[in-house]
Amino acid sequence: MNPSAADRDLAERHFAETIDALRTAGQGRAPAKGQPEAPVRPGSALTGERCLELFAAQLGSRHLDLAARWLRAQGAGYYTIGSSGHEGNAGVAAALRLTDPALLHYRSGAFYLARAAQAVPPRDGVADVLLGIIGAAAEPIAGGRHKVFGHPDLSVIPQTSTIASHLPRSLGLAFALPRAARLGLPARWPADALVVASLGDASVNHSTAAGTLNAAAYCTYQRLPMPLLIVCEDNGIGISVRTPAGWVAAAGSARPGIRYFHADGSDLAEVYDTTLAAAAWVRERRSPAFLHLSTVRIGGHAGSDAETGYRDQAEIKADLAADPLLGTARLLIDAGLLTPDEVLARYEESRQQVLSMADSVAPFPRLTSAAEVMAPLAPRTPDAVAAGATAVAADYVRKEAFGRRLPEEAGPLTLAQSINSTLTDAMVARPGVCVFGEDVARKGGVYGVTRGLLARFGAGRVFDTLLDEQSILGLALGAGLAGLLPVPEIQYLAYLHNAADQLRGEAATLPFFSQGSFRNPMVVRIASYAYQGFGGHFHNDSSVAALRDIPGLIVASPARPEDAAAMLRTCLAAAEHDGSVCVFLEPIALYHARDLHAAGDGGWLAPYQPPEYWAAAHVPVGQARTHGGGADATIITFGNGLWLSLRAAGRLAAQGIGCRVVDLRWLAPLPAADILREANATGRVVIADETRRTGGVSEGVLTVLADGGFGGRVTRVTSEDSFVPLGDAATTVLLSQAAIEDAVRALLTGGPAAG
Ligand SMILES: Cc1ncc(C[n+]2csc(CCOP(=O)(O)OP(=O)(O)O)c2C)c(N)n1
Ligand SMILES: [Mg+2]
Repeated sequence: MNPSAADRDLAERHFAETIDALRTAGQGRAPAKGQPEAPVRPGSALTGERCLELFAAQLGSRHLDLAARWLRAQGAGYYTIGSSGHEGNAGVAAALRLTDPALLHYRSGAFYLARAAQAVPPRDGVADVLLGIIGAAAEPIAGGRHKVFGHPDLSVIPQTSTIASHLPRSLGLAFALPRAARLGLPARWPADALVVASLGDASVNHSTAAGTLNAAAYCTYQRLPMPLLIVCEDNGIGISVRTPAGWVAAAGSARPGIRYFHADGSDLAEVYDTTLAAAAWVRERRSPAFLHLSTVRIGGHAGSDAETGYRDQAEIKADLAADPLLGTARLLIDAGLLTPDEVLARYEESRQQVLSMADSVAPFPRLTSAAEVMAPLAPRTPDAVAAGATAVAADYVRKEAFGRRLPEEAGPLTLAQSINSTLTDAMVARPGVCVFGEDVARKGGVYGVTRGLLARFGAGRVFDTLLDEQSILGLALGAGLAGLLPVPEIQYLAYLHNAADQLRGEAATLPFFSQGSFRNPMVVRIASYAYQGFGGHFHNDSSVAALRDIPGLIVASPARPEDAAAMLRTCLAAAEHDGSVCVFLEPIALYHARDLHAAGDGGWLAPYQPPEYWAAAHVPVGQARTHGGGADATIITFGNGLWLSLRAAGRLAAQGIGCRVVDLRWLAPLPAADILREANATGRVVIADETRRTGGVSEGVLTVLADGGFGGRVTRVTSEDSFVPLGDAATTVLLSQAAIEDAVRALLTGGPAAG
């Protein structure tokens, strides 16, 4: 393939004409003999030799953009967002270390190629990128699932398309690397690594970016190490919307504790020198920096974007004049290292290399089956998880951590006490477990669930965070990536939702987009559900629909103290062994419940299992629990619904109606086999669901029954499609015990079901 001159785009012609003009101007002059080992420009740390290498990366990146468009035109490629105009980022890569984890903007072709060249032995970054563009199964990071920049050997962590959503993770990683070192734990990257995260100028305005800048400044203000280098590649525009002149400088330089650096992205030597200075600042002081690169965008937002619709010719020409390829070519010509003819020859040589590689990879196999696509989604090793769930420290170590009395000797525990003891055991057995969130440390949690952990394990492992759920989950994303086992807490389920993309778009997708090369294990504890008796909607939210549809996510919903202990151990083991992302929904209203049927019966307490019984008590992911064996009706429920249903079953039993009550325990994956078995056992099912009627869990259970060919009768009682009001009015919209009893009776008499 060799496009004719007429096919060449504006940038190509402009590059060729400008270099040609330099040749004409310099004709007659003997080319100076430059010294490759000398600075490419007096005063710069960039040598001529290094500049030549980086020029190769820049040229390769430019031709990758052109190849992407050619592949698209052939129907072989699927991604045309390019890096043209941003190739100065090769200088950023060159000034950093191969072991500095990088979370990159989508215009990072030259960074990626420069870093690939740093590897020992060097990688062929061009092939990696081309395989991504065509969605080839052999692509080394996402395996054809997306076009991302990433490679485990290059410490490049793949990013999603959601702009700036990788910044909270970069914050978390920069927080976790020094933390892991301080705790004496092995981490994937050296303790003196810095984390580099890049983004565009429009993306700086996103709450994830603003939140990260704020959180980084907040940490620095408290003298916490935060080796984070944020690079803003400012091309002045986001798709078609101009960024106000001076805004990035104003926004990036006004953060307390974050040092601002600026470089002209078209001047490779300046980019390199400025990045060296910024990296030294970050690495030596363990303090964040904001590196502002002025760049240009050449060729529209993506291949399909006709920028002439919203930009005038003068603007487009001004960007061409600042083409970083020309900038580097001038540097090399001025240094006497290349003649204009040699520049043009290298340009053409790079074109041939990239295009012939594009030609040869175009027919590479793509993913062809759902099984192939989904293979890395949620690896599960139930046997290893079962074994891991029994991990426990030696007796004397436990005794030291728990104080005089072990929890199994403390008599029956509440749900909150059971979770507290399980967390304590987990922290004793697993040095990587860290517990953090709002109010979890000094206060011990709003409901006392993490009480005592700070005193037992210290502020290195148990700490209060700033009030920002996005940053809390970002800390978990980075800590998991670094090799820790984070257990973040979200104070109320309603407050997960303003940060949910960090779970949905970031945590859950990482194995998918990296084929497991990178993982972010975590167990997110969330105080959940209603029936608190006060607080209104935001403290009584039960919205789980947004979690249940996230591929691979494990959603645990324990109700009883003994189940919570076993399930938390399962989640921690699944996170550790399988890299699972687990959400652990704790019913607030049951935290301190003691009784079930009558005051003083202690029916909601349970003793803590001694470690020798943990294996027998293991609860695998997706396994329900059946209470009772009544043959008249099956009540399927979870969370507070279990408490209500067991009470309802008790009253119905007194009326001669035998129920069995199925506690789902896991909302994702739903225990389909258990649901069907218990439904078929009676042929009459009442689903008692405290979540909303629309989009709530009952819809999933009904679907399991329908999919499984259940032929009996089924009805459901749920909470209303409403927000929860303050005070006693809450009961008007919430699932009630009476509604469950009525529904069972109606089902048995064949009359209309309640609900
Ligand atoms: C959260 C989110 N909203 C919208 C988009 C769609 N989108 C993709 S790129 C982009 C503009 C980004 O501009 P900028 O940050 O300046 O980066 P540039 O493309 O100019 O390098 C938008 C709006 C997105 N990817 N993510
Ligand atoms: Mg931009």
